[in-house]
Amino acid sequence: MNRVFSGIQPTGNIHLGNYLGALRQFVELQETEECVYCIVDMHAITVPKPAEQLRESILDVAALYLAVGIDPEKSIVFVQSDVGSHAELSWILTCSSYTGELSRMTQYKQKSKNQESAPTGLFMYPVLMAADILLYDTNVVPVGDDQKQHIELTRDLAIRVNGKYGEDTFVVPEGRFMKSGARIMGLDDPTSKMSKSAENEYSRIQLLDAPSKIKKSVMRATTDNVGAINYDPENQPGITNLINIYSAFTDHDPQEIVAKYQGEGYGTFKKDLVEILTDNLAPIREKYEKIRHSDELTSILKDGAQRADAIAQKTMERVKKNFGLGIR
Ligand code: ATP
Ligand code: LTN
Repeated sequence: MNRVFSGIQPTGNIHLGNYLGALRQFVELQETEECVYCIVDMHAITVPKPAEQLRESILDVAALYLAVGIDPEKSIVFVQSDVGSHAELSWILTCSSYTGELSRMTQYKQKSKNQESAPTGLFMYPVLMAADILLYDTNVVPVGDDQKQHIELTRDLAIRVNGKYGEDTFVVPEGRFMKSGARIMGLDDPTSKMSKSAENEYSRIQLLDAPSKIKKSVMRATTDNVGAINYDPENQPGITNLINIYSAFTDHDPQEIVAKYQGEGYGTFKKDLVEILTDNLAPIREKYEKIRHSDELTSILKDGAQRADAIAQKTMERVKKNFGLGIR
């Protein structure tokens, strides 16, 4: 059995990109693998936010994890900062990382915009992510394809440390990138990915959106003036993105969908997509409402942190021994 680890930041509302690119794989994998799913709150403070808001967002994401079908009997679900070793290992890895490789990270370059005042946390973000993964002797990391570079860095760090401090120090993980749904694009602008932080709220569909918001977002989605449903990422990126979403929820492949809507206009296709989304998201919303304010939610997270900590402690003992750190 493989160990699987992944995390999502407690920022904003989880959207279709997060769901199709990441969460859905989390649920699938728990049937066959040993899964550890984290709410990465320390990553979230790379952009400062009010404490109360962060606390609420942590619980929002935890409730969503459970609402989409992550089962705490099968998977460990916990909050990153509840296990102190993440920060500890992050420092140890920092000392084996190069400023050059960190400055080449696309996400850092995009978010820091080359400014002197770019937060150091943004720069160190991928090292903390590597610590998250390596702490659990992870074999597989299911993520959206925008995280490829960070996974590569994690592998580089693991291999580098193993070479210097002993081959048994870290397990070298693999990324798992889902094909369809690997990258869901913004509904208003199909050239940039659907994102939590985009200003236009109609650029994304959030898992907890009301049916009226889902409808508005889909009906407004940018298409083109070709006027025919084709799967053509280059010339019709808007409609192609919608076909990808349709495909991910119905398990029909894109060509089947294109054939089905031969001769139809965008309106008919969009209306059907609204129905598919509304039907699929309703049960998630119901389950979320039930669990979000329950005591069960906090007790699941506490139990998850204990189980995660037990694994993390063992890894830290081994890592510290190999590095010659500490005397206990
Ligand atoms: P932001 O846009 O604010 O940077 P985000 O929407 O990318 O945030 P994250 O918390 O960084 O959200 O990502 C959580 C998971 O969702 C990651 O595995 C990421 O790869 C995946 N993901 C995010 N956006 C998309 C997308 N548009 N398509 C597919 N997967 C995505
Ligand atoms: N950077 C990731 C979130 C993340 C993560 C991780 C994902 C932090 N630590 C460990 C997988 C494994 C993102 O999706 N933005």
